[in-house]
Amino acid sequence: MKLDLECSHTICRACHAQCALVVEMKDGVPAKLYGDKDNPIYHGFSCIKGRELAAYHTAPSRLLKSLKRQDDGGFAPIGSQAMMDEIAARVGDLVARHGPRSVALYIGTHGYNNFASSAFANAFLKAIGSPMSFTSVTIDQPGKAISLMLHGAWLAGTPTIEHWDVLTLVGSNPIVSMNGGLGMNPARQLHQARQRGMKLVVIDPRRTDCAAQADVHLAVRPGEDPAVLAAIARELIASGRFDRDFVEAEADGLQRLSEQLSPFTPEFAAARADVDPDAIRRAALIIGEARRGAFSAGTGPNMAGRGNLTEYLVKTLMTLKGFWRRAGEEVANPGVLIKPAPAIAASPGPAKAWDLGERLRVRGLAQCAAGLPTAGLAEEILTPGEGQVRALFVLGGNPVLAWPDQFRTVEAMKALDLLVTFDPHLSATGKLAHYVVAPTLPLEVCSPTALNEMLGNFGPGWGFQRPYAQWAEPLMASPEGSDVLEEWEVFHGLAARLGKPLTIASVSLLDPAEAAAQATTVAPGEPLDSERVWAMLLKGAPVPFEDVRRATEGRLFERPRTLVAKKPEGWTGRLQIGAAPMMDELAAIAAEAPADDPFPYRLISRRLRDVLNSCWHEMDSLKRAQATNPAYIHPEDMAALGLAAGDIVEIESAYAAIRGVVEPAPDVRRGCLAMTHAWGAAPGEDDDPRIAGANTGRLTPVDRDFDPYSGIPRMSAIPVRLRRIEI
Ligand SMILES: Nc1nc2c(c(=O)[nH]1)N[C@H]1C(S)=C(S)[C@@H](COP(=O)(O)OP(=O)(O)OC[C@H]3O[C@@H](n4cnc5c(=O)[nH]c(N)nc54)[C@H](O)[C@@H]3O)O[C@H]1N2
Ligand SMILES: Nc1nc2c(c(=O)[nH]1)N[C@H]1C(S)=C(S)[C@@H](COP(=O)(O)OP(=O)(O)OC[C@H]3O[C@@H](n4cnc5c(=O)[nH]c(N)nc54)[C@H](O)[C@@H]3O)O[C@H]1N2
Ligand code: SF4
Ligand SMILES: [Mo]
Repeated sequence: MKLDLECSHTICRACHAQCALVVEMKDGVPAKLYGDKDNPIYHGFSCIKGRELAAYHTAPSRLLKSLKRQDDGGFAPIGSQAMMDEIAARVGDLVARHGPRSVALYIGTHGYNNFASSAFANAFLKAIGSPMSFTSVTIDQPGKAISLMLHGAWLAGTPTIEHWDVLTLVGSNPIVSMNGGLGMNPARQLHQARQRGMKLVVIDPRRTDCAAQADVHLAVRPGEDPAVLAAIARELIASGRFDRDFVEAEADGLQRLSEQLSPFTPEFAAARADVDPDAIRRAALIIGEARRGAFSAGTGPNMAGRGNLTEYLVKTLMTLKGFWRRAGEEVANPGVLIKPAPAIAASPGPAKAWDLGERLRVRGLAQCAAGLPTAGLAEEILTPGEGQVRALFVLGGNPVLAWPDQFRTVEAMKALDLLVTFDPHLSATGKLAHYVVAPTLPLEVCSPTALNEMLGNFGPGWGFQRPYAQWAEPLMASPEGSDVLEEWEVFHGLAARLGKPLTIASVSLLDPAEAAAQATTVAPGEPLDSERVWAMLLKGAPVPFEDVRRATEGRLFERPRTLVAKKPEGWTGRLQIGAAPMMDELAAIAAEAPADDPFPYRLISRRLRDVLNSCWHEMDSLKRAQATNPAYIHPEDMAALGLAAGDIVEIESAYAAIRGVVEPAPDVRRGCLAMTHAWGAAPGEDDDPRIAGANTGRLTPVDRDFDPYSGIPRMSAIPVRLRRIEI
């Protein structure tokens, strides 16, 4: 362990961006953290969460010991060994009586920031024979994976930002969220790209930080992205401003697509989305004239209904424009920790996107390309019968505040025979748990930038654009008197108690067969330490583990120059831009008649700079700036509703009502209110939104208006009405 350094470096693990931070040490503990301006990828970028990371470790609300729920409903500390004995006994008993499917796992945002956690959690589930592994992906941007299967992947990926003539962002605001599209240090990337002449088109009901810099900002009515993207595609085809040679050589379905696009004139889309048809034409012209570029969608449209179609049209537009990387071009990041797909200018073709394995017992939901539908898990827990889920491990997530349909989620958490959360805080979900496992925090453990490199496969401008990696050593000991474990240690401990070996797959190998071939078997109770764990996890990585471990400041690696290979003779895979289910959805939109709407407003989701989902709310330093999740409303709508800043507004959907604190926001489209998720508390505990905020997840039921493949219900573009109330 490395202590007593004067100045050191680390990786921020407060979000997936994994920024490189300089750490000033005082008396052996981190005293000051800030972005490393010498870092070749991040160029000094950090946000307040990263700069407050040391304080996060010493926050008074941090759990230093694990907790066990008592008979009276309160919690008492429990030693980690005794806790593992008890949990293992209960899991063993449930598996014996109800079968392995009765035990499920949900991995949230903080279950991924350290791959050792998710790898061991999944290996444990496999070891006991349960297929019930869920993640937040299916309530995030599930349309990405589903549309990828329908359209087919392009094995050579996309060119990097410095080659783009245009970027189109669809409901994503990477300057704040670090979602993909603009790489690391997104504001700097955007500034440099704009200086060099890159055009920016933004489709978002809110004039976001990115939209404020756009050449064309289409402030669409929420949920109308498919119509607008279809109109842009139609314009490109009609004007001939698309890459016909590429499409003919590599894709099927142009004819079917063109037919389905025919009703989507700029006027038709503009009427649906309530924007100027000429602005759609301008956007199409900018995109049409670009030689290289990218489209990137975010959570907004993925949660607004028809997310698969939006993401499918995003990929279809990439293909129409031939924006993919071509044979002979250099692969900008041949991989450091993660072995990328072979760089061939070809597609393996479409693949099955759903019904890929385990089926849920509810609503016909099944494993899809984005995983098992998390939006069906509460019902799985609440539906009696064979296979009912009775135990849930929550790794770095907070279902009560983050899942849609909070009522059902709370009911489900209460119905479980065993609920275990791994969380440094007693979260809203933890309050309903039988055990809350107190984990180590990032600065106490070693970890590399594997997650962000992995995200490079998500789409253009995600992850690292060049062969970069950083390794973080532990910088501080866990607090004196604490009894905390790394999450992997707990799953290893549980497996040992149940006499189960764990099979740990390498995270470096994306090819499942290769990963399985290089997997490491850990015998029950085999002594392990973090470094050995990481050596297993990075087996087969392009750069040897020993070299990665020396990159404690984060650096670029010399990699053999890799050029995209030509498509081999006889290759049969082709991209698909006329996939039948997507064409049917387009036809359904074209045929839709306007219906009476008793809910005149749309609640849209958005991110707040200083917090991450339900995390960081407890930090005093941040609370001063962000005490609640305001209901951001356009001043003219406020006037029409008789609202003033700071008023309390009741936000009522067809299902439930919540309360919000009004904040004027000229950047929000009229007829919308923008509000962040994962605030508030359990129902009945957040009547005054000024104290803990309000929970937008309460507004939508999971079993109405949901996507049949991922199960995601409306989590943005939620129809609501508003009225001022006194409390
Ligand atoms: N209406 C609506 N709902 C949404 C969204 C939306 O936009 N609108 N967004 C959705 C999206 S994109 C997501 S990803 C989900 C998020 O869903 P979740 O991942 O379930 O929720 P988080 O709030 O991110 O929960 C993170 C938890 O991890 C804990 N934590 C923090 N640090 C650590 C650590 O080091 N170790 C461990 N073990 N735990 C830690 C925190 O205390 C917190 O309880 O919410 C979804 N819900
Ligand atoms: N500071 C901070 N960073 C975060 C998070 C955080 O909570 N705080 N959360 C992290 C997580 S879990 C994720 S998944 C990523 C998400 O990253 P992003 O997807 O970039 O998230 P947002 O910034 O909420 O951007 C979504 C945008 O969609 C818009 N929108 C809403 N509905 C619609 C619609 O129907 N159509 C269109 N076109 N736009 C719509 C909203 O106005 C908003 O600007 O961010 C991550 N980064
Ligand atoms: S953007 Fe994410 S990784 Fe970077 S400093 Fe902020 S919280 Fe940390
Ligand atoms: Mo997310």
